[in-house]
Amino acid sequence: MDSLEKDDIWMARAIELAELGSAYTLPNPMVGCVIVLDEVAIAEGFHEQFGGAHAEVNALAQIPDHTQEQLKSATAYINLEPCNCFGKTPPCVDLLLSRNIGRVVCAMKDPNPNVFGKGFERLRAAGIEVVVGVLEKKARTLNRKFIALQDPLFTRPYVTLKWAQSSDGYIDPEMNAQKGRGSFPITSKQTQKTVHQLRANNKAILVGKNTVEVDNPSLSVRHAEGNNPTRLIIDPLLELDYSALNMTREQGETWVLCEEEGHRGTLEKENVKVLPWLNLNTEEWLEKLRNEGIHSILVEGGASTLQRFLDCGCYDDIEIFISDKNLNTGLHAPKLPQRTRGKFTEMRVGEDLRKQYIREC
Ligand code: AOF
Ligand code: ZN
Repeated sequence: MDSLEKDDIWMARAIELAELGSAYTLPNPMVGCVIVLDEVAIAEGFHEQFGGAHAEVNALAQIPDHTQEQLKSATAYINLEPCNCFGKTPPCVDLLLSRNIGRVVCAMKDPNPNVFGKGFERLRAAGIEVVVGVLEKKARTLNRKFIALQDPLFTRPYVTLKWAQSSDGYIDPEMNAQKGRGSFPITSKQTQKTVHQLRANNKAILVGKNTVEVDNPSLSVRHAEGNNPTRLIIDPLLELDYSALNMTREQGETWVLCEEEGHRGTLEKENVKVLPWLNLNTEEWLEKLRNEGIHSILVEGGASTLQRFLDCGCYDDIEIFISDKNLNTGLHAPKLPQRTRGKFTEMRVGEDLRKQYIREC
């Protein structure tokens, strides 16, 4: 095996570790770090949660001081450029230098303008061999939300659209959602787990009023690990009775988007925050949500809400879960735009097919 192939293998491990932080790190990146000496991984770590220790710190903490001399021959594999600035934690570059690491291999430059190549510069200036670009595409795909959120021109939250449909393209057995049979499981249990992971990986989950009326969903994370997202409900005239819903305070906050005319006060009793922003266009109220700390949103339905996001182009990823069964009739799945900006990839989740379109990064 040549050293390039070895670099790929260790970087793949760093990316695997990074992914373990998927539900807790945003808006920070997912970062993993493997320290390799004589072709053996002597330490591993990852960025476990927003505000917590960086991957390099967690990995190096596992190496006892008496191996310090040997670290001159060790390589650190990290899927992101080490930081060179004081944030909530001290710079990882300082730590790598103080621990005498001989070589650093990274997948990509940190798009954070405070870092953006300066980490590499400092390591090189100290005489450390630095390799950049190993498994870069994979690393960029993994951190596509972080990359988008660092772009000063990207001012709205990162939006993922998700729906489940039958093999023949229906999302509900009833044509009129109001007459829906309530929560009708189209896809399998395994898909449910994946969807709950998607919920945990986003700051908020958004649904329209009809979905709440028909399904009375709790919109929480139960079949995966992670925090409950903030619930965003589109209820233009504030018609729902929030005291009668399944959405408990313990399982996350509920925010309601309504029109100015619909704004009837605070709904404080039900612990619901009212945002009378719907007279603005979608892009504008999304931007306001970003300013409130909502950096990522999973839009879960129903059909007309999803269509609204598709039609105005306010989306980044699309996740479609397709069961192997037909419904023969019912409410049609949202219509994809004539031209999506990239390609869908397909993978199996239990009995279902997952079609995933992701933002180019
Ligand atoms: C690394 N390793 O594991 C991570 C990095 O606020 P802080 O201190 O947590 O810093 C956040 C910034 O640091 C974040 O925007 C990104 O540029 C970088 N994240 N860097 O070397 C890590 N999570
Ligand atoms: Zn760092």
